[in-house]
Amino acid sequence: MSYDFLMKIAIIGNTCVGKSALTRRFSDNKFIPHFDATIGVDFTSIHVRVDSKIVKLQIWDTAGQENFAPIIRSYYRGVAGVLIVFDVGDKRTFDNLNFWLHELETNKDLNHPCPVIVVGHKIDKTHRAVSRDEAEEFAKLKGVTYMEASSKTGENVDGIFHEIVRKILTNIKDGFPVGTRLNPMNEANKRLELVKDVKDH
Ligand SMILES: Nc1nc2c(ncn2[C@@H]2O[C@H](COP(=O)(O)OP(=O)(O)OP(=O)(O)O)[C@@H](O)[C@H]2O)c(=O)[nH]1
Ligand SMILES: [Mg+2]
Repeated sequence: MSYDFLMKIAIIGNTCVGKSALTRRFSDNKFIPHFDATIGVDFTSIHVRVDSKIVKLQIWDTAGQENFAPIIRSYYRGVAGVLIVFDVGDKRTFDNLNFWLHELETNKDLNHPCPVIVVGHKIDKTHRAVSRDEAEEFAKLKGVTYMEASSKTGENVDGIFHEIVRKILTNIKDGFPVGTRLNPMNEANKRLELVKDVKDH
């Protein structure tokens, strides 16, 4: 399938917060209640249309178990955007967001503007341990975006992926940032045309 841009994004966060469920809901619109823990990194590729652009999104769904953290570090390089996920019903996963932000900051490409969305996940749960206000305040303090979703019900899952793509498209206005590429099948002069198009949007 043809596309205008290719973008690599990574999904990080503690084990069991639902990173694989989020990826699966977005790619296949399915929810599987019992997922195996991810070993290392799983890779999914999906085409999305955002603001009239067709984007080939490469999603790196990483393992949240602590012993995988050193392996995951090598994947931060070359990503165009990152989703950091926590479970709104599990305070420890929220408290660990600082760890994940630090992992990203110290391992991504230097001076690379990398949009981050913190995702409050599993909002279908009846008991919440972290309120929306608390999470929004944290995100504001860290200069990142906060959004919520549930892979179980599907609520706002597309919205999150579309928003990260939108943020990366905004970055493309200023040149081609790390982790993005034009479709190599497009002729070279298409590049200018596309950038202009994104700028005008
Ligand atoms: N209630 C609820 N449960 C969810 C949701 N998404 C995932 N889960 C459950 O959370 C558990 C963990 O989901 P995974 O997607 O495997 O979690 P993960 O973050 O990929 O875990 P690792 O691969 O170990 O890092 C599963 O048993 C899911 O059923 C959700 O939106 N709501
Ligand atoms: Mg997983």
